[in-house]
Amino acid sequence: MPKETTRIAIIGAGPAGLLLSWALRDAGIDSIVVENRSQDYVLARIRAGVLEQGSVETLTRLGLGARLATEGLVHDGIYLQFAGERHHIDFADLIGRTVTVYGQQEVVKDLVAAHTNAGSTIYYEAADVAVHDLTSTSPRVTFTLDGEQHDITADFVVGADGFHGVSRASIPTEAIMLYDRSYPFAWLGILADVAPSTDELIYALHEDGFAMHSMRSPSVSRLYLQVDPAGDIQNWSDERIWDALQRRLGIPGWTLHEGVITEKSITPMRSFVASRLDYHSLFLVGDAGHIVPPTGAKGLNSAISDVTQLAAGLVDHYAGDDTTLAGYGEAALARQWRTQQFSQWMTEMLHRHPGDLQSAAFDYRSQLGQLDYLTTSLHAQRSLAEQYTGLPL
Ligand code: RFL
Ligand code: PHB
Repeated sequence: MPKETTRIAIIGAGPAGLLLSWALRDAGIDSIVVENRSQDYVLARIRAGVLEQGSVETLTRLGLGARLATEGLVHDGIYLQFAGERHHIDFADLIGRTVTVYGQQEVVKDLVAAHTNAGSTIYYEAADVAVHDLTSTSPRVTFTLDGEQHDITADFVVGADGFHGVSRASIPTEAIMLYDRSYPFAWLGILADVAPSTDELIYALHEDGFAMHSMRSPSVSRLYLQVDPAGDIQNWSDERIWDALQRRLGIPGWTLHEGVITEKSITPMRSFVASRLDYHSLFLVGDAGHIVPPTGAKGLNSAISDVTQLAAGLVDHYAGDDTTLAGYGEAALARQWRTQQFSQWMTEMLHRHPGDLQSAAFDYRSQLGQLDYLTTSLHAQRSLAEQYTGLPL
C-alpha cells in the first residue's frame, strides 16, 4: 500500500485545488492533489468566463499570466439591456477598474501545464477518496488507484472538491450549518463557432426571460438563455435556441450572428454557503464551501480569492505565525456573503420570475424600475462596477 506524507493534501483538481497547490509550491510548501476524474475530463469542462481584476493580478503574480495577457479580452464594462434598449455601464470610466474575459477552461489549462512542467504530484482518477483523523494534527486522505490503496498523511487537508465533494460532507452534521436557496430557473448555455456580435458582455432582461451574450475568443461566442430548471436539453434544437436568443437579445440596428453550436447544456442555479470553512485540520475552498448563481460571474473568482487567503495563512503558519490561518474561515466567509448578496441581486433583477399572472407582472415591472434607476444613477452604477470588478479581499 503506497504511503506518503506531505504538508498539504488537496482534494480536487479544479481551479481552486490546482491554484492552491501552485501558490504553495511558489512559497516552497509541498502538497499532493487527489482528483477523482481524469485529466482529460478536467481540461474539457466548460464553465465560468469572467475574471475580476484581482483574479488576473493573482494569476499574474504567480507566473500564470502569459497566455492570459495575450489571449484574455479586457472589458471596460458590460451592457445591460431591458425594455428594448441597451445601456453601457463603463467600469473603467466609473471606478478605473476592468474585468478580463478568459474561460475557466483556459485557467485550468494553464495550471495543468505549469504543474506538469514543475513535476507536481497530482493523482487523477482516484476512486473512493476519503478523509480521516480530521481532529488530529496528522489527518489522512485515502483513495484507490488502479486497484491499489493509497494513504497520504498531511499537516492539513484542503477540500477543493466542489459542491458534491467528500470534504464538506466529512464535517459532522452537528458541527456545520448549510444555508441555501434554489431559483425557479436555470441557464441553457451554448458555445458557438461564430465571432461575438458584441464587444462586451450583454445581460438582457426580456419578457420571455433572461439572455446573455458572452464570448471565449474573437471566433467563439458563449450565450445563455433562462430556461425552466425541469427543462430537457433534448427539447432545445439549435434552431429553437437561436430563435430565442434572437428574440431576447435583438434590438433595432444590431445583428446577432449565428454559428455552429459545439456544446449545449442546462445548469440549475443555486445559492449556497456553509457556516464554516474550517474544521480542525480541514479547510474548504471554492465551490466546496459556497456556490453562487452565475449571473454575477463570481464562482471562479470566489474560489481564487479563497485560495489567495488560505495560501497566505498557510505560508504564515509555516513561518511561525498562525493569526492569518486562524482567521481564514471568517475572513473568506465575510467576503463570500457580500458576493452572495451581489449574485442574488443580479440574478433576481435580470430573470423573469414565474408566478400567477398578477405577481409575475408586478415583479417584471418592478425589475424594469430597478434597471431604469441603475442605468440613470451614477451612484448605483459605481456600486455595480465595484462589485462586478471584484471587492477587495
Ligand atoms: P470545481 O471546479 O467543481 O472543482 C472541484 C474538483 O473536485 C473534483 N472532485 C473530487 N475529487 C476527488 N474526490 C472527490 N470525491 C471529488 N469530488 C469532486 C471534481 O472532479 C473537480 O475537478 O470547484 P472549484 O475548483 O472550487 O472551482 C469553482 C468553479 O468551478 C465554479 O465556481 C464556477 O465554475 C461556477 N460556474 C460558473 N461560474 C461562473 O462565474 N460563470 C459560469 O458560467 C459558470 N458556469 C459553473 C458553471 C459551475 C458549474 N457546475 C459546478 C455545475 C457551470 C457549471 C456546470
Ligand atoms: C461566461 O462567459 O461563461 C459568463 C460570463 C458572465 C457571467 C456568467 C458566465 O455572469
